[in-house]
Amino acid sequence: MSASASASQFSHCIVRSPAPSVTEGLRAIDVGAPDFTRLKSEHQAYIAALGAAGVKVNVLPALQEFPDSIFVEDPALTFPNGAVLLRPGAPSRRMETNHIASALHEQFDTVLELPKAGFVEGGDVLRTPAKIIIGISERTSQDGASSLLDCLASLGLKAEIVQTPSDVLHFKTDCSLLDDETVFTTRRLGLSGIFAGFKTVFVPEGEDAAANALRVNDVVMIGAGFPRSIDLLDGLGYKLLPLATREIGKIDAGLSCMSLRW
Ligand code: CIR
Repeated sequence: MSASASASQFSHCIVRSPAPSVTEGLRAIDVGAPDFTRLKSEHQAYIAALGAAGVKVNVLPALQEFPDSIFVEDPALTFPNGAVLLRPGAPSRRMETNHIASALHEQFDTVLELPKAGFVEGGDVLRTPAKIIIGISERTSQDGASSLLDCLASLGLKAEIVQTPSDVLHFKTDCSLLDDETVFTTRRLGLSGIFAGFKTVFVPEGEDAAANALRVNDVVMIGAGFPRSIDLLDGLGYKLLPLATREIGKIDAGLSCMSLRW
C-alpha cells in the first residue's frame, strides 16, 4: 500500500453496541453518568451516518464487562492492508483487545500484535496520507509508541512520535483530519508546530471538544453541540453532518472513537 493513499476514504468499519455498563465508562471529570437510552440513540445515528457515507458497518455485540468497549478505536488500528492489535494503557480496557481480535482476523490477512512492553491506544494515532502521527499520553507510553513504529514499518507505513498535550486524553481528542491536507485542531495542539506541512483550521474558542471530528469519504461528521465550529467549517465548504455527542461526551468520547475504519 502506498503511504500516500487517502486517509479519509473508507469502505469498511467495525463498531460495537454499547452495553448498559457504558454508563460507568471512564471519565476525567464526573459531570454525571450518561443516559443509556440517549447514548444508544447517539450510537445508532452514528452507525446510520457511516452507512449513508458509503461504509459497510460490522456491528459487534455489546460487552457488559467492559464499559468502554464501545470505543473500538482504542484497542486496535486498521489500514487497507492490515490491522494492529494494541495494548490499551487504561487497565480496565486492556482485555478489550482480545475481544476485537477475532473480528479483525476475519477481515484481514495480516493482523500484527504490538510487540514488547508498553501501551498504545488508537485514540493517540492519527493517520494522514504521508505519515502516521502517534501522540504520547497518559494512555500511550514511549516504549509502546516505539514498538508501534516497527509494526507500522512492516505495513509499509511511515510514522512519527509526538507529544499529546498534557491533561488531554488522547492525541485525537484535540485534532482530526478534514481532508488529506488539512487538520482541524485545538490551538494548544496546533500552535505546537506539530502540523508543519499541513493546512490547519483552529477550533473556535470554547469548543475544544469539537476537534474530534471525523471525515468519512465526502462527509465531515462533527458534534452537533458546537455551532461555531459548524459555521466555520460550513463556510470553508466542507459537507458537514452534525451528530449528537452529548451523552458519549460525558465519558470523554467523540466521533472517531466509536469506529475502526479502513
Ligand atoms: C476512556 O476514557 O477510555 C473512554 N471513556 C473514552 C475513550 C475515547 N476514545 C477515543 O477518544 N479514542
